Amino acid sequence: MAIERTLAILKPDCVRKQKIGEVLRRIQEAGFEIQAMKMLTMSKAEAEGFYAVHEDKPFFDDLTDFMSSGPCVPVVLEKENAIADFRDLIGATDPDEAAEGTIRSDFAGSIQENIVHGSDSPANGQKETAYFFAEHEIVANQ
Ligand code: IDP
Ligand code: MG
Repeated sequence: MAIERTLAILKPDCVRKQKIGEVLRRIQEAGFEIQAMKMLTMSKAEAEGFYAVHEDKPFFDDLTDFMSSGPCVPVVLEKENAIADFRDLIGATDPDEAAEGTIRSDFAGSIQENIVHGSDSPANGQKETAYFFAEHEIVANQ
């Protein structure tokens, strides 16, 4: 299996619930290496840009309101098979369908406010990383 990068975001609900430490602990214990991290509040336009793939969905306006509602924590993670393994760690989008013991099952309040984002392919991992981080902000490149 190849070493991959995925872009995680600890979403505004994770920050409001004071779960940054707990979620990062689980991520690190699962073997992911943190390559970059920052805290910021997305503007509505930035959230719309990040989730542009969902612009035709009925939940797009609510989702981008939520994602721009307060600080979030984008994190670049590296690991063998990172994309699939991270999605296994966080669980299904809807916390009611997420497997027991996953981050979303344990902490998410709803299908929208589901604590964490994870990239769905290596190509999107690269693209989403570049949305938040310059090359020199990623430790492996320093
Ligand atoms: P993912 O985050 O598990 O990859 P996506 O289908 O890519 O899920 O959707 C992106 C985000 O949009 C979800 O994480 C969630 O916050 C929100 N979302 C997805 N489906 C719904 C829905 O049916 N209602 C409200 N929000 C949704
Ligand atoms: Mg997705």
